[in-house]
Amino acid sequence: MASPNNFEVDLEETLFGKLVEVETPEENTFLTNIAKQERIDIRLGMIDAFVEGKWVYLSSLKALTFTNWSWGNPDNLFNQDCATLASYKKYKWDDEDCTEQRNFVCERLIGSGS
Ligand SMILES: [Ca+2]
Ligand SMILES: [Ca+2]
Ligand SMILES: [Ca+2]
Repeated sequence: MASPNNFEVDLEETLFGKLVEVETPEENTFLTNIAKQERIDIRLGMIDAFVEGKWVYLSSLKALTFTNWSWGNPDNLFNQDCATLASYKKYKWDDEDCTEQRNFVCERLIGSGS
């Protein structure tokens, strides 16, 4: 599997990693391919738990630079604050209840000197 050079995905090793935060269309495509291959839903590191409707990256609390929401989402149904790349939404994103258990992918920078 080809991996974009600025991040690496590791399904098991979470040490020093963080929940994947989708910042670019390329990263989203990369993740979508994993979800399709494994036939899974992937929990993403983006939330609107602090301010309803204001989606931010979990690690930086900065506004999203890219989104790929499925039709009608985020709909905040029964107060959904966690984003998921959802197989049942044709691999687009759905906001879900954060207690919904999903597979997750961790990302970390590689080769960074500092
Ligand atoms: Ca990322
Ligand atoms: Ca919400
Ligand atoms: Ca939803």
